[in-house]
Amino acid sequence: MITLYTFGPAWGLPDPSPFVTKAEVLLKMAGLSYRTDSNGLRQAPKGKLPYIEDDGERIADSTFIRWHIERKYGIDLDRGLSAEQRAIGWAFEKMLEDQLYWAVVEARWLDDENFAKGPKKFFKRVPAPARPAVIALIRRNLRSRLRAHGMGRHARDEIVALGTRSIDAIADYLGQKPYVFGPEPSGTDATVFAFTAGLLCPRFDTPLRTAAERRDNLKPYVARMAARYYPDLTQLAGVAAAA
Ligand SMILES: N[C@@H](CCC(=O)N[C@@H](CS)C(=O)NCC(=O)O)C(=O)O
Repeated sequence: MITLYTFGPAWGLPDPSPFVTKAEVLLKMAGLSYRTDSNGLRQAPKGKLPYIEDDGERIADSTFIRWHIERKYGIDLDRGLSAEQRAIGWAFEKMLEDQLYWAVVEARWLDDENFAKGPKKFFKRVPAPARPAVIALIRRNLRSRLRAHGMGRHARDEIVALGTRSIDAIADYLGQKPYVFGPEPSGTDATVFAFTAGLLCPRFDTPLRTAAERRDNLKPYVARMAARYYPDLTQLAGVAAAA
């Protein structure tokens, strides 16, 4: 049995981390049975979630998890797609993971109001006297990681402009198709769904959420994916699941 290490559901999302949600959807798409464990961060091979344990083998990073399950279980999550579509899928995934992600981190972790409504609650287990110092340290550390990436060097309105451009690219490419590449979901949908659901999450007031809400096709897309992969969640990120 595969174990997927997660943070655990939060804010009406399957997981606050889009990478964890992506990995979970990939496991569901592959039809593999798995269990989740939300106590694995300290032992994470790369210091991040998700990772999985499969027959004693630990695989970290959502992309390597995908490659592992495809190789080990002989599954092609992009079956039926052309080489051109696979290339576009890869480019979209990395746009979301390596660019848009950092705009979302900025909005959730560095904006004081959003931080108080969301990530601050992760620190409830830290003893109260130490909590303010730990929170300040983690937020300082994130600020320098954002600077190191490059996103953190931009003004907030520039970050929002970059994020909005990515959101528009997804919405324009999706158009009226049910899934990114047509009538059936493929591996790329795991990533696009995870990030879009996170953007639409009503817990946070962000210009990125407004940009996603402005695009008529994104909520129905999240609802469609939720109905298929999270049928037990009647509301996902405030969106009612729909076939
Ligand atoms: N490239 C990784 C990114 C994973 C990632 O950034 N995970 C974040 C949560 S969204 C994490 O575990 N952060 C914990 C930390 O940095 O301490 C993947 O695709 O899995």
